[in-house]
Order: sequence, then C-alpha cells, then structure tokens
Amino acid sequence: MNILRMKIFALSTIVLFFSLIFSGRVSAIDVVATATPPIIDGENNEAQWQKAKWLPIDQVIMGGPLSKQDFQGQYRLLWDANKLYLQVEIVDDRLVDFNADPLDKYWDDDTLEIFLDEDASGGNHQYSYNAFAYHIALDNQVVDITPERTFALFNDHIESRWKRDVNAPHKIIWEAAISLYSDDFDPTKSNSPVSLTAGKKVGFMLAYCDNDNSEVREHFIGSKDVEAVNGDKNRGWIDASVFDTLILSE
Ligand SMILES: [Ca+2]
Ligand SMILES: [Ca+2]
Ligand SMILES: [Ca+2]
Ligand SMILES: [Ca+2]
Repeated sequence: MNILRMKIFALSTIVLFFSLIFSGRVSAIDVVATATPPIIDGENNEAQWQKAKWLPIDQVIMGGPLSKQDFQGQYRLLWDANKLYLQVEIVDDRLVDFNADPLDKYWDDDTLEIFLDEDASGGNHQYSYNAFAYHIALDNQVVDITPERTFALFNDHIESRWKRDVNAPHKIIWEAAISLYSDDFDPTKSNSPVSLTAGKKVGFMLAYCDNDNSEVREHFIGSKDVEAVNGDKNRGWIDASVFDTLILSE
C-alpha cells in the first residue's frame, strides 16, 4: 500500500467511526464490577452503587409530551460473575395495577421493562429467546412472550423489589438482580444462567410503561432513542438490534 492509499484508508476509517457515533449506532455503556452484591430491598443504602453512573430514562417512545410530575427516571448498573444488578429511581405521580392477572395486558399497567440480549447478537427476538423483554409488574412478577406466542412468567430470572421514598412519596427506588440466559434457554429443561466475565458485551435497554388513569398505558419511556420504522419507535420488544450494548469492565 503506498502512502497516499494509507492516508485515504486512515481518513475514511476516521470518518466512518465518527459518522457511526453521531448517527447513534455506536452506543456502549461501561458497567463496573462489584465485589459485594447490593441488597435487593428497594433502598439506596449500599456503598457499591456509588461507583455506578446514573443514566437517564428520558426517551418518549409512545405517548405525547411528558411532564416531570408524570414521569422521571434514571438507572445504574453493576455486575458480578453471577448477575447484573440494576437500581432505578422513578418519579411517577400515580402507581397503578389495573389488570390484576399478571399475564393479562401487563404492558398497560405501571411496568418496568428490561430488555436483555445475553450475547449482544441483536436481531429479531419477538417469538424466540434470542433476547428477552422482561416486564416487571408492581407485584414484582416477570413476564415475556414465548416462542409459542403465549405470555409466561420468568420469575426466577429476576429478583426485584421497589419501595417508596418516605421523604418524596412519588419517588420509588426499584432494585433488581438479573440472571442472564443464553438463546438456547428451554423452559422444558433445567437451565443455568450464563457466568459473566470482564469484557463481555450484553445487549440492554430499559423502559417504563406509565399508566395513571387510562384504559391503556399513557406513555412508554425508554433509556435509548429508537429510530422509528413506519413512524413506530416501539421496536424493542421485537428487534434486539435497537438495544444499547453494555461492556462489563473491571
Ligand atoms: Ca438496596
Ligand atoms: Ca405518571
Ligand atoms: Ca442473542
Ligand atoms: Ca403511573
């Protein structure tokens, strides 16, 4: 390769790198390790959380303009060899669970939704275990869609607990310990969660279904701006390629 070609190659690589960053397609989040797992009790009472950076949940995926009283959210993550740990701070003016059956219209109640793609493969996961779209209801039960196109509980994948802030009753802390399952997950067999190691990449996105007074959810607010297809930004439950990428660091 002569010098001119090398220069053109270097320049085009730099242009590609920056165009990917500014188009939002490169989006990686470093997650720090913790030696001691946080206590999943809905209280921000562990020193280890202070090592983790707050990230916003502020992208309106469905619904009109959003006021600060209606919803505000932020989250942070930690990991160890066994699990990914999530702490979410949510301000929601009214917590509702209109559909009592955990498998019935769970997305129209206040719900924390954790999108997870264990191997960061991206791609369609609507009716497969290529990735999960775990919906955690206010009763802490965890639901997703199966390959048989039914709704099922995955309560042993995520342990969670939320609690109101006594000084700010519309604010809650929601903590979760998440086991990661690979795409060969099979509910008819016994499955072991994947062990986590430094450098591992995991597809991840977070969202909140906010309903206060309506038949169906009023807003769906995510941690990542999803590019709309045919005017629809609500693609996370179908396509894992719209997730962020976590990188587990030391
Ligand atoms: Ca805690
Ligand atoms: Ca609300
Ligand atoms: Ca996958
Ligand atoms: Ca609500």
